[in-house]
Amino acid sequence: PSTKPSSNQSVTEKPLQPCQEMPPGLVGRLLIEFSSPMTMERVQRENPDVRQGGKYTPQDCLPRQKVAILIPFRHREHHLKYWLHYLHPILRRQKVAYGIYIINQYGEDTFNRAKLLNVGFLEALKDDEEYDCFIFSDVDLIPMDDRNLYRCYEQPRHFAVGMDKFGFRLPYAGYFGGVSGLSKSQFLKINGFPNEYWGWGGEDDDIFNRISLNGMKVSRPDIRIGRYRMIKHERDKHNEPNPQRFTKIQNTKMTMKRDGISSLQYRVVEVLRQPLYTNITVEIGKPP
Ligand code: UDH
Repeated sequence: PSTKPSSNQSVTEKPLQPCQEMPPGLVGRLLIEFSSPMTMERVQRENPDVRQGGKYTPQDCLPRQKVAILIPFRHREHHLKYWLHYLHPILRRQKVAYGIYIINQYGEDTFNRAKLLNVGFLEALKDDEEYDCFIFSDVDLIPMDDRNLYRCYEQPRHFAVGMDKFGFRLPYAGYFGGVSGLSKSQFLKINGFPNEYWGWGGEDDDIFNRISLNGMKVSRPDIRIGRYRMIKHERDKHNEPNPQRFTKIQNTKMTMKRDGISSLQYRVVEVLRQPLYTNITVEIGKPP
């Protein structure tokens, strides 16, 4: 029984086993830094087995889920290089089938993170209808431990529990920002994310409300494992704090029925398949 094939091309042609719940190749705590220079060429060289468009499938076991990783994006090329450099190897060790999607907001109107993520959900499914799990990640957040498994759970998942900028603690009990994940059915149950939060803030609290109001509960990794480093940056142009956010999050119960994936409107400008990710540039309009 100890004759382990080194790859699935082994001559014995043993059928693949489902990937283990806790993959054996994980290394635990990671050293994350952003001072060494990073180039896309280097990251490509480091990840030869990622397929065009940023797709990967483990070869030595049958992955249990197919995960679309969606990143809201505009003018953050520098952060993206580090994100790809760190995340591709982590995801590979986590033995998950995945695809990376950069949802790039076209033009210079006010940024809208949640609406971009709604677009990502539909566009990823158009690309591959087999995705059953969706992970939503800011481009500047890197997990410090590969035991923080990027997959979907019984309940909606909040991954970014302990960010360095918050002293590695959850800033408040209902925090759902940074990196989160919902299965396809969990996402549809809450009518997706709100489309009407323009500028910075509030959309993550609205999503948390949607989850609670639909009878679900957020699950999280242990605080020692859910640690993150954020790449330091100044506030972006056209993503100023949204002064309406405090009143809007009081009204989720009313707004979630009409505002969400069911009411989403957008126009795809371009889909570009890069070696390590798929870039979807999209026009999503501007605040009323
Ligand atoms: N994002 C972009 N481009 C933008 C705005 C946002 O790509 O112009 C994306 C990106 O994935 C980012 C995420 O949206 O990680 C969230 O936006 P954010 O990083 O601005 O939000 P955060 O809360 O920072 O991390 C707020 C500004 C902090 C300024 C601190 C100055 N010392």
